[in-house]
Amino acid sequence: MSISKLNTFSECKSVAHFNINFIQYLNEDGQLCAEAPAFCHDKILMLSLYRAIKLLHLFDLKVLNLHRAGQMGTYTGTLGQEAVGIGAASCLTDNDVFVPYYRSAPDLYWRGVKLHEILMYWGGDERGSDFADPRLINDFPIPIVIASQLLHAAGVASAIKLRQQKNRAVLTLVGDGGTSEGDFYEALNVAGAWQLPLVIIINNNRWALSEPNTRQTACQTLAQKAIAGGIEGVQVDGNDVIAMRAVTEAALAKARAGGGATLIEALTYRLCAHTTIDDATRYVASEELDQAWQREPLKRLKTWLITNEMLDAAQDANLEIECRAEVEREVEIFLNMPIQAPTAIFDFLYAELPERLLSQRDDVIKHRGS
Ligand SMILES: Cc1ncc(C[n+]2csc(CCOP(=O)(O)OP(=O)(O)O)c2C)c(N)n1
Repeated sequence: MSISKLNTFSECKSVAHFNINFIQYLNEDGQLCAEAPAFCHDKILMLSLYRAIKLLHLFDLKVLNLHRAGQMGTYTGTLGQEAVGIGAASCLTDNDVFVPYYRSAPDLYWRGVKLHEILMYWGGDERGSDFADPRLINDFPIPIVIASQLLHAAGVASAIKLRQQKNRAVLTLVGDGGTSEGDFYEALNVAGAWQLPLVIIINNNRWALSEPNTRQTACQTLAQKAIAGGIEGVQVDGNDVIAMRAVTEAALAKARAGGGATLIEALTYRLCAHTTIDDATRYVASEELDQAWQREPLKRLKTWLITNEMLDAAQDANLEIECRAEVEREVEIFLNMPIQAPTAIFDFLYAELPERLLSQRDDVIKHRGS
């Protein structure tokens, strides 16, 4: 018997009704299914979004080869998910703060982080977390703990609010599995209770390592988790860079204007393994993967650009050569980077090392040299 039937004496209160909007502009065939937002007329912008998606796509394939050749450690690929990060990060201003998660290479790249810095981070080099671009002084390094970044982002957003800084917001991302963590709900709660200038994007690539969405949650959508925090939640086609940009732009504008936080669920699909050391063929059905390839973001944007005469086949081929060259250049920088001192691991975490770690650092010097 259901609980509602037990409480025959109680009054039934109607507290919340909700619909979850799903936003898409560009369908799988690269055709518009809604009136294009104004920024779509900006050819330079649209081509730079396309270039970045293509570059990250090529980068992903390259890093897998580096890993297989023993030249690279673990890497969390973004194949098929590039439009989530590129679309979202393209809405940030220098005044905003970006708090990445470990699958944020596209966003970081758009923001100004160099590919070789991303490789350094995953190659275990502490300097990969020390972004060279001076504009990124306020952005956060890549975390490895699931969902911890949401609390960091909520913390920064509350500092912005307390300091009454105008026109400033925080953008962060989390995986679908990350929305099952306590940190996620805590961040959501303060985002709503304190009306924070915060935008949280869920990169719903359908897999938390080998766990599919269906085993992670009983919710029909992840966007509806926003209701519990008292903030707006929306679902977006994460393979449609136009929708990603339009929705993130609106959410950031709202946050900067004091309108509070938004939770955006970006529906995409992980076309790579969870990391370069994982064998996804053991749990992803090949038919599902084949279908997901039909919906990936690069192909549909290319179709739209060609239809709108912003790109032709020759320009596309040139762009690809240019992107491959950039990837190769960046890989060379990474491979030729002088190895950092073995003590580096101690030197990036604390302003002043605690006693306990000081002695460990001394041990490293004794055994490995400075
Ligand atoms: C707190 C915590 N628990 C477990 C792990 C190990 N782990 C790393 S990634 C991952 C799956 C995460 O999936 P999801 O949040 O959907 O993000 P995705 O990797 O798919 O982008 C797990 C369990 C971790 N890094 N941090």
